[in-house]
Amino acid sequence: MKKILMLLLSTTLLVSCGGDGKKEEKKDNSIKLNTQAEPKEEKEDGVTRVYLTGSDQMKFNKNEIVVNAGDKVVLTFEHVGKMSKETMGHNFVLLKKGTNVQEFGQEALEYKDNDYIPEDTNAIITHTKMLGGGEKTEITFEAPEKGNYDYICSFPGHVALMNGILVVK
Ligand SMILES: [Cu+2]
Repeated sequence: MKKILMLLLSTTLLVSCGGDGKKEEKKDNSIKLNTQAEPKEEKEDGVTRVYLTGSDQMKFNKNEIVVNAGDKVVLTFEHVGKMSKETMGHNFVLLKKGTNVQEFGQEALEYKDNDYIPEDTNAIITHTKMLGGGEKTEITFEAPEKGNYDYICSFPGHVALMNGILVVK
């Protein structure tokens, strides 16, 4: 007898939840958020504009950027978190083909005074400065020849999570 009562109760609860319109609203919001999280590259007449962010969660907003060979790439890089440059600094470092990403990350550790950019290296195509929370910078570079290029954040310990591929078509 008790079991039947419980069943009846839970059925009533389910029905009342289903009738609530709030569930639908939540779904809409999450779809909008996902779209905002990964804006597409904007292309126009040989110029590609890229918006890349780094967060307090130690993540880039995109792990793949697609450009055309020879394009002028205007990359805006923003630290959308709140943490300081000393504890959660982020940069964008584009590496030449064939660079061992893990080894490069190790080498970068030794260059704290240079914002973790190794000096006397020929492994870097281009890079931004190191940013703290709320900061923003912009660099312009010419897309290299066709192929896949690794990009990373060279702050200590970040390369494992903060890496992506620049695909040049
Ligand atoms: Cu970082």
